[in-house]
Amino acid sequence: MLDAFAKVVSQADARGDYLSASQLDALSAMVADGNKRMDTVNRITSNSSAIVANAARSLFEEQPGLIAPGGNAYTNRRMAACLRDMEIILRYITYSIFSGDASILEDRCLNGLRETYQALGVPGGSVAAGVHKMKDAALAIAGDQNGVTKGDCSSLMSEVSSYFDKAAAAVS
Ligand code: PEB
Repeated sequence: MLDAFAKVVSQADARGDYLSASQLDALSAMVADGNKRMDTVNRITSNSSAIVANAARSLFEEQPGLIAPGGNAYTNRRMAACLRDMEIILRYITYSIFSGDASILEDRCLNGLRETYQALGVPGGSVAAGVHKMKDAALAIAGDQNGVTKGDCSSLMSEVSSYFDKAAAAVS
């Protein structure tokens, strides 16, 4: 598990070299924009239940077979497992946003997840659709500039997007 700082240190060490100017510049920009990052994590975290519940509701509306008898979210046990999975994925995405690096998400959540779903007979494409819905909600919440100092959050928002995309791609 790496964060943005440990990542460049390990890259520099692999070259046997000092940190490069471009690495220092990138980290310096990340630190300068640190409050945006923390606010993003805070907003997604404090709205996590709504993000998960709304995404699940909308997924089941679009794919009613999932909650019909025989569906993968039919019975409370499977429904609970499904909501829990979405919550786990969102939680690891917030860790990645916080650390500025995808490795925690990749190593601890996505590694082997596709195979797990295949073995369980859970449709990965449906999980991916749910992740995309969480992404839309998270971006709307994190990118809302009402009531905060307005600034350019585009690169942070595209980083946030990339973690959701990575999670969706890992299971579909
Ligand atoms: C991954 N999910 C399930 C299981 C595991 C995971 C390991 C099997 C064990 C169990 O049931 O608890 N666990 C989960 C995860 C991590 C982890 C992400 C990462 C660290 O440790 N059903 C649907 C939807 C989808 C869904 C498409 C979006 O219809 C999910 C939610 N996951 C789902 C379901 C089960 C499951 C298990 C229904 C139960 C399957 C079953 O027992 O039949």
